[in-house]
Amino acid sequence: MAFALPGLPYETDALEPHVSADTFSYHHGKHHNAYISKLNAALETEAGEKYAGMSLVEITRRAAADGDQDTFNNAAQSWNHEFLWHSMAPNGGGEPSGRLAEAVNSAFGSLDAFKEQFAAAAAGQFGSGWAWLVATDSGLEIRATGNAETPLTESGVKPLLTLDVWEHAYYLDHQNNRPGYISAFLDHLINWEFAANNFA
Ligand code: MN3
Repeated sequence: MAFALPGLPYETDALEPHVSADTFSYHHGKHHNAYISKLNAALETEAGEKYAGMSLVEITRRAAADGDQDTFNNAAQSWNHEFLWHSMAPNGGGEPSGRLAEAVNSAFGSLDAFKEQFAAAAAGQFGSGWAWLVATDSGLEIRATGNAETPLTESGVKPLLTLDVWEHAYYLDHQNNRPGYISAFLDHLINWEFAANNFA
């Protein structure tokens, strides 16, 4: 059973001007689609038979554990991108509420301090990768990961939100201004409701 490219949870122009329809046509239509296609191709080979019936999360974890780099890259990137689309929302930004707000304040001191630390991690990730807000046994933490690396492979760590800092995620709209793209995400797009659902 092959994986299909998941649809976006909003129209392709819904996040403009921060992320344009043009970016989605490449980022979702080409990049995300290519990860899914390459994963499906890998699963059809003899070496891919051990993944039969597994979910994307299970394949990502098994491939990481087995050092199956090609399958890991395409499975992780397929999952990371689907998680990314939901980490953003039209009229996002704002602030978390309830238990998540308490956890943010407890871990970082304030929402502004969280934004500063997340922005620093996202801007400081050298080359391609991701910035994450995760929940651990000892509270919320920020992670930066390279290339396809994902907190899914860490035990006891639950991803709440992510931001893609590969150049393909922002170059059409922000050119080389990665900090401007990160600010747009934090101030206008971040989907706290999605994070709260993942935290619950
Ligand atoms: Mn990407």
